[in-house]
Amino acid sequence: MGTEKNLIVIPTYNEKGNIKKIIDEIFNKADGVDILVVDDSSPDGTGKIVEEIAKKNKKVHLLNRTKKEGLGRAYVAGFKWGMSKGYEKFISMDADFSHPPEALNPLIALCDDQTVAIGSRYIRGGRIVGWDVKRYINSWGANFVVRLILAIKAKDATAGFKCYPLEFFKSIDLDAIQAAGYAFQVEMLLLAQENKFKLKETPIIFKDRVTGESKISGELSKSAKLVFKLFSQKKSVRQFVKFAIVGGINTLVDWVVYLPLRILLQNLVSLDIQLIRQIAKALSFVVSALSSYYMNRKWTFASKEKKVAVEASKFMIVAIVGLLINSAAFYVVTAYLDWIEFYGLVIATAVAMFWNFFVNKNWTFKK
Ligand SMILES: Nc1nc2c(ncn2[C@@H]2O[C@H](COP(=O)(O)OP(=O)(O)OP(=O)(O)O)[C@@H](O)[C@H]2O)c(=O)[nH]1
Ligand SMILES: [Mg+2]
Repeated sequence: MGTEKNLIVIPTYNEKGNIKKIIDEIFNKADGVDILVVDDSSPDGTGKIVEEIAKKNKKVHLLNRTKKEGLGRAYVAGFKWGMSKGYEKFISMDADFSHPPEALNPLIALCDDQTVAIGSRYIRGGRIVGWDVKRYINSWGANFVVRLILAIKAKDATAGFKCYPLEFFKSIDLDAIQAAGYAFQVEMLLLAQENKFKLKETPIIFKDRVTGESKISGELSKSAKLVFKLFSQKKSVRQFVKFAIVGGINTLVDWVVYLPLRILLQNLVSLDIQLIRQIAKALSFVVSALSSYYMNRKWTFASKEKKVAVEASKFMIVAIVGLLINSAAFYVVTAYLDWIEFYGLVIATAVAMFWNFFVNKNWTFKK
């Protein structure tokens, strides 16, 4: 059992110039905290320094790891250590003074059972000091892309200075975290959001490191790959891809049903050929929409709804409105914008598909 309820976890790799100072500053500025330094056997002896401090101060702990496995792995090890000691809130923090110790109290206060708190560079009152334009644009751009493609509802989605409640760690599997390195920060936020934890931000003034070396270069492409992997694993993205595949298959079904049906009708009834075509088209639409409903129910949305007739009717309504939207979009593109038919087809299909997907996801197949 620790002496306090809150544990600050600081991963270190070659931070001998910073570690003692940051520990002193934390105890000066923050209340009710213990510190765990997770050191990956830094060659510069950071671990030794912490060991000495820990001998004299019961609030300081060292978790020594034998090899450098990345920021994410270090945090997971630190958090698990803290869980086993009964801590209630866990703060992730860098050793290099980028994360201001004076922001610790507000950050911890913001964090509760249902909330992950973020020390944010990108909300009012927050900012970055000491970065050149290039680094700033890189970071801002990465943050923008991450927020866009993963739909993370925080202004600073790549922040490293955060406070997590124990409840969050209990609701996820820390060993299943995929990111070994810097993308860890993003993966944790995504998990928090997906597990219905609130994300709240408090502004920080982020300062560039003064002493020691940065380890981020070379990590960027690995992190970017992981962000795209997380994107492809998102439930709504997977559903959208399945929905599009079902749409493609049923466009074929529509064509395959239409022709024999038209020939059959031509032989059965003596009506105007255009009328017969329209009837055959309407029937083939119904067949392909029903087959589409069935595939989406079983595969895309794995629906367990008992009232199949109601669900199917909703799907048909959405499909018919989708058809109208398709025609309207085609009209706008070809007649109003005066673009070529091909663009009309592509845009109309895309618009209708988005409509169909979102309404079916949030209405027809809503649990
Ligand atoms: N244990 C451990 N700590 C690491 C590892 N990589 C980075 N760190 C620590 O994680 C924190 C953040 O790393 P930084 O190198 O400051 O990364 P950054 O903040 O993105 O970049 P700079 O501030 O420019 O250096 C620091 O305390 C590092 O010592 C690692 O592989 N293992
Ligand atoms: Mg740093």
